[in-house]
Amino acid sequence: MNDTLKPLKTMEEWKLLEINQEKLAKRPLRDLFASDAKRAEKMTIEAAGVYFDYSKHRVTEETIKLLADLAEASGLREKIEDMFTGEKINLTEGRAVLHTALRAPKNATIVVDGENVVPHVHAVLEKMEVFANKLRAAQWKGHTGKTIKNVVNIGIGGSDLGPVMAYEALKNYSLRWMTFRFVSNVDATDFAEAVQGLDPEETLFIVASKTFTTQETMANAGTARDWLLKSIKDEAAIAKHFVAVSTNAKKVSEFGIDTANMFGFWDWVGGRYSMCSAIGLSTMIAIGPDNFRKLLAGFREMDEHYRTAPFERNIPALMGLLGIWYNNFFGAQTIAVLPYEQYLKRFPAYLQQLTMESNGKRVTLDGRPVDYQTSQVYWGEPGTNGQHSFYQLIHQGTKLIPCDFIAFCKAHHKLGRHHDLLMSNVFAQAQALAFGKTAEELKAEGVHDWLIPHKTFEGDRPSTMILLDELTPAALGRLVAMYEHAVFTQGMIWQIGPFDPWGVELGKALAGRIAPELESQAETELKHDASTNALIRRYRKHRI
Ligand code: G6Q
Repeated sequence: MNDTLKPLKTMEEWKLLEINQEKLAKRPLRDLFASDAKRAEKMTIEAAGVYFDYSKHRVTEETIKLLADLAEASGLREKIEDMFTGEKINLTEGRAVLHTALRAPKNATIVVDGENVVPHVHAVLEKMEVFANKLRAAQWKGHTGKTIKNVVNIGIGGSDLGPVMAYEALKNYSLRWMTFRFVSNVDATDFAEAVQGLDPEETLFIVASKTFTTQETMANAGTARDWLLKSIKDEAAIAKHFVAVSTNAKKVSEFGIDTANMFGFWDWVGGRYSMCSAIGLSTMIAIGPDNFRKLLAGFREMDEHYRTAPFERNIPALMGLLGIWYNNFFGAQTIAVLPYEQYLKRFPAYLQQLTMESNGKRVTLDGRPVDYQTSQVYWGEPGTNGQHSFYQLIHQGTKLIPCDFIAFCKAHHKLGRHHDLLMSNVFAQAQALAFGKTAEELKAEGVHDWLIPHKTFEGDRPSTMILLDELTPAALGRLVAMYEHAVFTQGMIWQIGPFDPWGVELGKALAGRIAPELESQAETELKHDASTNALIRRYRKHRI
């Protein structure tokens, strides 16, 4: 798919951006604002329910035009169409990439291998709805006749991070008489704590695994089965207490789960892009089918905006391009994601997988090593907590860290002044980062000369203000889709493949070799490197 593209750094648009960066590197944001009274207005886009203010970035209109030109020259427009129409753009796995089909309207047609996939998507959604409604109406009874009150999602990576993030984000929409827990880590602590205080007779496990072979998930599912059967001593109980979300019916059935209680999805849904598929079953149970549909509608709104808006006015495209601007032209290594909304506390963790597993690649799709940086490191915490810990480094440290501020005009809990205080903080942080505080200003305040260097804020720390009305299911959908498409934009420009996850393979294979060596009682000969051999020996000696 990149056959016709020139190597990125030899592209004319890239070279023009390098020249533009040299100019911009010397222009303070104070000047950029002073020289254009309409800057804030011009550099704000309102679309798909998102108010996206990128005026505090170290860019001019010319920069934006050059970035959009780079996107055009990289064939982004055609690639977006390829993705939306089911072309097999995941080349290394030979798959289409169709998370957008998961939120397509019922009357849409998206053909993969000669078949329209949209009716399948809606059939699964309807099956999920019937099941979710039963649980929500307290009609799904456990083996002993007790109402199911607890739902435990067992999955990892893409089969965990989306569900847990969405549950936390939309907790205020969730059924409060039900308990939702999430188990992912193979560390037994995760399982043990997740089932603390739960009555097995009232507990349902959702085993969420695309492949149904993932070591951690299978270990946790096996432990869940033992935990259940220890209390309800009847194998027949599995049918009422376990359901599966998977593409692998054979393995689901081997585990003992009735495939009537399996919710399917397809190989064209990547794990980290799967929260709109049946992987979102726990989300649907928690917030209800109507709200789940609103979540999908939010995704769809952003999908349509991304597919149709010109790149200069296209929120996800610009977001991706601004990331490239700092990553590749300013040498910034990371991006901080700073939601001023406590319900989004797991959002940075979710984004870490979405961004870094997608674009953390070192070769182009046709296998050439890249000679430029690919994905930034994404990290973050909810505001205002971060202000009292790591923001110091963003304000006055030596690293350039572009920030994504995410905030909502309406509060979920209208308690006194809290929301005004929260919002005053997010606006103030973006302002302080951009404009800083000069030595002259400090002097005028009577600050002693020797303290001035310490109290000076250089400014010119860029940030985006992403403002939405309220954290609703639709708003969450818009936000996630915005990042999904920003990641796609970047991957296409970097000429890499964002949809495969080969980087997890080696560790998995080695762990598979080491596990039996740890478990073995016999002193088997170890054939690893000297350090690994010593670690294994030490563990064997000290494990009991
Ligand atoms: C996501 C990755 C990865 C995957 C997990 C779980 O894009 O492929 O995080 O989701 O490894 O895989 P299973 O769903 O197959 O258990």
